[in-house]
Amino acid sequence: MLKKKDLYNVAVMGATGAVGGQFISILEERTFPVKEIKLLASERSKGKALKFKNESYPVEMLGHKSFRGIDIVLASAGASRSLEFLPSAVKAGAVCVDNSSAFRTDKDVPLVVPEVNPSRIENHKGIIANPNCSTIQAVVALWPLHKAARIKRMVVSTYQSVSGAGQKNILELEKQSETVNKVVDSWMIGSHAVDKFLIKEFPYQIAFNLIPQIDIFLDNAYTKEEMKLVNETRKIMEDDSIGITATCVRVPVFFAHSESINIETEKKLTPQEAIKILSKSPGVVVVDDPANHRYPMPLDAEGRNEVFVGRIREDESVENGLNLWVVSDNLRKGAALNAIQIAELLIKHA
Ligand code: NAP
Ligand code: 3JN
Repeated sequence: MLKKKDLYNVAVMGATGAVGGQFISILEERTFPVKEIKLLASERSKGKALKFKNESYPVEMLGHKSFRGIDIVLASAGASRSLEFLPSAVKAGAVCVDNSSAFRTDKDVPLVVPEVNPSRIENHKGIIANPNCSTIQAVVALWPLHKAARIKRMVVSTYQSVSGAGQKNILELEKQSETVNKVVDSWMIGSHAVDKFLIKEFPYQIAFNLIPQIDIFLDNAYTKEEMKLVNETRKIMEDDSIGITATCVRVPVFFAHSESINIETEKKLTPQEAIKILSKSPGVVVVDDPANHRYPMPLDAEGRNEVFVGRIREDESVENGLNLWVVSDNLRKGAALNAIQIAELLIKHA
């Protein structure tokens, strides 16, 4: 349990990473009540310094003793580090908000999106899990529609930016994209294939390409990312009867994930009713003006906190169906911001 205080000692696990960087910026932006901040990463980062509120802090190597005196841990150093180190943090008295998949399906660990199931932060046992980025933006948009008309089935296709895979993958797209000059010069089939040595992190070239595989394949021929979306959505919406199928695709976009979502509802919802509901929903901004070519796009969502919804239209192939296009910054609402909102809820309830 978090004790009520004016200011809290906060540890950021994975501080040098893509999500870690956003943790630091958002803590500062939201004037989170930080007394002392501890920035933790691997041995590789020993000696580095990072800025928080214009002050320089040394990055420390993560260890079991890193959590003495820490009240809140914001973790984004991967699932194996969370499994290994968060129990030590809990033993030391900290409450942990974990961005990894390590504890998300554990029945004793709440999986929380503040716009959907804030009351689930109660009864935690020291760890609260933050869902996968694709799940978060989907449920922020779908929960208000589910409450109004009960979603029976959904088909989700994701278009996930490279930043979802971490810092090195952002650089990989940047490096591969630099070959664009070569394409313009020769303009031939195959001329935009990059040199093999530029393909290191993704299984294939990502620049000028799409990769319909995120994470490993499972026995059911879905990827782990696709099954995370299915299982986490059911856990957060507390409804195992919702039919959910997903296809997750990596696209050559730096920041913000996009999703095409088709839903079938028990009760009829017109597009106009859905727009009215979503326009009043927390964390959602409706951008839906086909006449003026206005719809959500990743470039517009980059650096923003909201979940943008547009292209809201009837699925004319079924009785009660809607199509939506949902875009959000995966490093912010999809990761660091959602975790910090959970920490803010913990403070409110302390
Ligand atoms: P990243 O840019 O590759 O950063 C990884 C971070 O983890 C770095 O700070 C790295 O430190 C640290 N780290 C790696 N191995 C470590 C070790 N052995 N001990 C201590 N620290 C270690 O990756 P990212 O995009 O920030 O993602 C990090 C994790 O956050 C992911 O693995 C995932 O679990 C979670 N995540 C969740 C979502 C979500 O959907 N909610 C989205 C993205 C990421 P060094 O710099 O020292 O190597
Ligand atoms: O690829 C993306 O767009 C999201 C990636 C999330 C991710 C990456 C590495 C490990 C996760 C996650 O949050 O599920 C994990 C993990 O914790 O398993």
